[in-house]
Amino acid sequence: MKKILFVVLAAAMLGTLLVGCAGQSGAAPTTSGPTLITVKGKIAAGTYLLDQAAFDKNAKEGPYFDPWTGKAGKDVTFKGIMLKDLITLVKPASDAKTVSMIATDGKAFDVSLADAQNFNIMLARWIDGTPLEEKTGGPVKLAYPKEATQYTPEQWAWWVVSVEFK
Ligand SMILES: Nc1nc2c(c(=O)[nH]1)N[C@H]1C(S)=C(S)[C@@H](COP(=O)(O)O)O[C@H]1N2
Ligand SMILES: [Mo]
Repeated sequence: MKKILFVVLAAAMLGTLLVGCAGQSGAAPTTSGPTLITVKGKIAAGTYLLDQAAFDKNAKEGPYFDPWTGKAGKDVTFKGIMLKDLITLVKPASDAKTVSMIATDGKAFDVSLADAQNFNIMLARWIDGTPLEEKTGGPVKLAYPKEATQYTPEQWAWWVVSVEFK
């Protein structure tokens, strides 16, 4: 009698376990991290969200001279999503001319689509391997390569939260 009860209990527990596993593997992974950048305007999807996973997946790195946190003559390594790669991801409309970076303080910083394609202008997320913090313009700030001389240090947009194709 006791043995039968044990077998029934064990079977019930195993059943619960199997159902639990099936439920988990069947569920689509809908979780995604908090949005870092909202891309909008003249793009194929209407709105395109970049979270940390998108940065991890699409990031590139290179040497930049940071006019605000850099030391004289010394480059830092910025890592993030190049505007040219963002263009590939979001497919702007053929009549889009400008990429506008909008910051938490409401200021907008415009880059021409041509410059975004020709230069390694980056939505930087890391500086020397460390995520950018608010005091250094993070979580995401715009970084221009030395070659893009038409852009001044004042145009290094800090605290970028959205990108609009216009
Ligand atoms: N979002 C945003 N980014 C910005 C600015 C700003 O006002 N807003 N000012 C620029 C200028 S003029 C400077 S000096 C640096 C640092 O600005 P802060 O010292 O006012 O923080 O950020 C640059 N990027
Ligand atoms: Mo400034």
